[in-house]
Amino acid sequence: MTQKRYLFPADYMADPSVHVFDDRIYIYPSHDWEASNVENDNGDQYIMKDYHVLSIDGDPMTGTVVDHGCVLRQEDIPWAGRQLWDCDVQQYETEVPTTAAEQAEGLGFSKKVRRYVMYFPLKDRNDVFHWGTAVADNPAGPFIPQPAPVPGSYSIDMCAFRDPNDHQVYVYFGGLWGGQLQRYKDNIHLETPHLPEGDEEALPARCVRLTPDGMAFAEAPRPIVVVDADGRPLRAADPHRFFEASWTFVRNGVYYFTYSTGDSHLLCYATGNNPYGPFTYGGVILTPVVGWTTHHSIIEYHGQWYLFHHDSVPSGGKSWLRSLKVCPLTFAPDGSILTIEGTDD
Ligand code: FUB
Repeated sequence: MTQKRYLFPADYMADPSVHVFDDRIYIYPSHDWEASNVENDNGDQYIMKDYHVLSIDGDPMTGTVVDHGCVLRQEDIPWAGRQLWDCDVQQYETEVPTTAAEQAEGLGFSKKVRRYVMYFPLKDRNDVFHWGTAVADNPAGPFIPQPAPVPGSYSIDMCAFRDPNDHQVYVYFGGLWGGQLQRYKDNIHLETPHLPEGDEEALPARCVRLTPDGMAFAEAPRPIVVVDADGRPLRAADPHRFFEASWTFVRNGVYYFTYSTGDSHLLCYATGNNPYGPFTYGGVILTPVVGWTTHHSIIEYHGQWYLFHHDSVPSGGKSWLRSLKVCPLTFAPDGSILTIEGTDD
């Protein structure tokens, strides 16, 4: 049995995107809101309107969790329609001009500064998801939104992964059903959405490399295909196929693409040797939790790996009121991930 910890009993939060910045763990969650009588397959029950940042003093299983407060509100985003879903944040170093006073101190004409870019999915006023960006000079925010969505962006659930090999940032994204991925093919919006069924190839997540400042696409998004041991793409009817909640990390030179299977309620993983895959299906990370959605991130902190995720136990099973959890994650000597029971406490 794996020991788990509820991280923030004071409020309902979900979809944890977790990073270690300057040796401290930062959590970028969705902030769930009560929503009566609206549960449907379009996700109308997820009516989130703002983001908080949390961080942890030291060990995630025991350290104090700090709430840095509200760091971005929907009402401050100029193009906002509704529904601030799963976000992520990445750290950048940029060259900025120095002030006259800094030049007088001998700093030269430019200096390097750190900044943090948040990527968030939000529906515009036509009810179409795009991604917004918001910028901060501190990992705990506040984040200042850009005036318009990222050109070419669509769907939900961004994971902003910095590849330790080439140091570029790759964003993995996409979600079926309410996440609208079935409305796109080859990055073009379809007149008629197509959700594959049965033995058709499953709809893939997408991945796009960003420009060095993290503010735009450097290329067209590519499909992230999960294949079986024979190299055949997983089929739409396979309960292990991609649905939403991408998260990517590298361990011992192996790229792990991890994701939620949505209506079969699993967290699964697949492995590859580069950020674009293909990724070979590896197994189940987490069996179903209480609540419809399952969504996560995985980090290494001081030599131990952790799974951050959510469930709906504290809200009595309301799938739109979720609570953040963490537990240790174990790898076998061959790099496979040991399955955790979703209903273990
Ligand atoms: O939180 C809203 C949506 O529910 C997320 O974007 C999905 O991953 C699912 O957790």
